[in-house]
Amino acid sequence: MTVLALTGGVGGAKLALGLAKLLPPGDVVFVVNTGDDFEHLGLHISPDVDTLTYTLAEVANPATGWGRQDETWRFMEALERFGGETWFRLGDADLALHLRRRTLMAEGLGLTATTELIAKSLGVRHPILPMSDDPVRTRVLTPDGPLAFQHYFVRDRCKPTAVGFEFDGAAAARPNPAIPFESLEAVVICPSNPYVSVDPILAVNGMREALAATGAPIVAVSPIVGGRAIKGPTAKMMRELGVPATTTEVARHYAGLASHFVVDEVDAEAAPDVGALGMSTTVAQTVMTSLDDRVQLAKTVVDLIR
Ligand code: FO1
Repeated sequence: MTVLALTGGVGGAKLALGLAKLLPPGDVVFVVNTGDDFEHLGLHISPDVDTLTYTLAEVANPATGWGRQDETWRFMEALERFGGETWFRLGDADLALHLRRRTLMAEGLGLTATTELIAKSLGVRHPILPMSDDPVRTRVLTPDGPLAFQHYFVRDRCKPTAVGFEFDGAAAARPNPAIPFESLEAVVICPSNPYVSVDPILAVNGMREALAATGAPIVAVSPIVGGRAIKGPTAKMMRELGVPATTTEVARHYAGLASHFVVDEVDAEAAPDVGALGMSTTVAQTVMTSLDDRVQLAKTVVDLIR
């Protein structure tokens, strides 16, 4: 029986590492958001896939959560001098990953196969499954028109007002065929941004239905603690969408799909409201600063499942 963990971004990757430390490769599989992917400098960049890969390989930059630790930036410095685009920071070692992926894709491999080879080279043994090998692109809808995700998130530093989101290609995208729907013990929705990291995964054609049809418990961990996101623009997006930036609102977002919801200790008083949404509620420390925090939260989630 397999635990399926849905993740995207830096926050989700933290719990993913905890789950990988706790469960052997056969017992947990990671499904990653690819809506953040984009073509840039002639490369196919898949940020959430790479963030999870580096995190599970324990070579991720601990300060940013994305990219690699001990990185060098000669490529960016030289590209800058040539007048190239440097708003999206690509370190020298990270660049090797993107160039390797591009070569493998040119040989006909898809995102899943290239990710498997790259992850294996970094010593990662847990399966990292892009949500789909078909293209899905998140666009952030703003009063001035739609923005490609990385333009919103990195180039414009999340400043534009988000009034909605689109996941171009999701309706035609097929869930990754390697996802073991038929032998799922549980699904864990990691503490990622519900709107731009989890929703794109659920928007892949047939994904939400397939997850619900397994009858397996679905445990979501709140990315909002005490009315703020630990990382990234989740709370800002909620305010701009006109919903309260609260853990209860995140629970409401997952109502109908999640059967269990984990809130942080500072939000313990929200438990009755979350319960009223039809989910069992667990209060735990969800803020992960140390590796032990990551493992402890993973333990809480697995104990909840089992
Ligand atoms: N995020 C930034 O805020 N600035 C960057 O320059 C940046 C570069 C980058 C390079 C590779 C990669 O895998 C991720 C990178 N990210 C950067 C993070 C990325 O934009 C986000 O992690 C996801 O798209 C959303 O979680």
